[in-house]
Amino acid sequence: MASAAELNTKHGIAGVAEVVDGNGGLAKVAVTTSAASGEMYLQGGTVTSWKPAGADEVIFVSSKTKWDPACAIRGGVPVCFPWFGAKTGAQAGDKSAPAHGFVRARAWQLESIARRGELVVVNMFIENDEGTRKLWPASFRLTQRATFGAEMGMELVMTNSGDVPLRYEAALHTYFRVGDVNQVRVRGLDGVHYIDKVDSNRVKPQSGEVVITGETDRVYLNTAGTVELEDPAMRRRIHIAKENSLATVVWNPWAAKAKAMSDLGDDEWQRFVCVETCNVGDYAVTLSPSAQHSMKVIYSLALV
Ligand code: TA6
Repeated sequence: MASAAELNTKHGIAGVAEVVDGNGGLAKVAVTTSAASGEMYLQGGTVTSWKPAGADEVIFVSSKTKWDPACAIRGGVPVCFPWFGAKTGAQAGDKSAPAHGFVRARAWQLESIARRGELVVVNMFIENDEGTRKLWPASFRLTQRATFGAEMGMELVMTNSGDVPLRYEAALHTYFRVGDVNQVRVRGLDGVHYIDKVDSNRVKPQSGEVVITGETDRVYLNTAGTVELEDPAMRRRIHIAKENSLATVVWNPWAAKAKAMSDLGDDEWQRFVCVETCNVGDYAVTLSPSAQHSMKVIYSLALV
């Protein structure tokens, strides 16, 4: 794999987007423009920072992340693919299968960095190899296209490069930094049915705004809508608008689960909530040979 310096020589834009050694010596693209700053690691193709000009950091990363090439980054925007949670489909019950698929704990390749005015677009991709085929017998190319600017855009483009149809789940498992999870509200899911993973996967209708008063792990179903994360403690709202996604997950581990997570500080659960743009479960994607699917999300910030 090329070094950060070699990648920077090939792709870097001096003073705007540079490839450098990040935490744990893992290579990252560091973006700095008048509109925003940001970061994206080749590890898992993981966005780990988006800070619009004049605003505080929007993305949470755990202080105890392992920064290990064999592990997912705890925080940022891990890419869950080709399954969400435990392995599903034909190999369901395969205990050796990593949770949330395998791409978030693998090195991706840097395809391109482009500047468009005040925007910087970073493309990273991962393709099948001998190792992935042992976990998932498929030919694919998965690209994460991150656009850093006054808004943050992400587009997960999946290409079926094989000759048989593929069914897969995908999620942008975004950790949003909040001032105090006890005060946050998630709007836009009123009336949407969700699987409550902390209540025996019962399916329930959402009543009003989502508030976090304990461990919360919900898969909202058949919802293409925009949601808004209100964070009173940091006096801001984060607008989350998506395309080609029919599920939204809201997750916070709360205190007990957080304590059991070695890569999360004991009290850090109070400083993030995950609002995830997904196609999972009944809303997994089936892709014909040579076809492509693009799941998109745009984050924007309103200060209150
Ligand atoms: O997206 C919510 C969830 O599926 C939770 O059930 C919890 O497992 C979380 O993802 C984090 O999973 P991880 O494998 O990153 O610890």
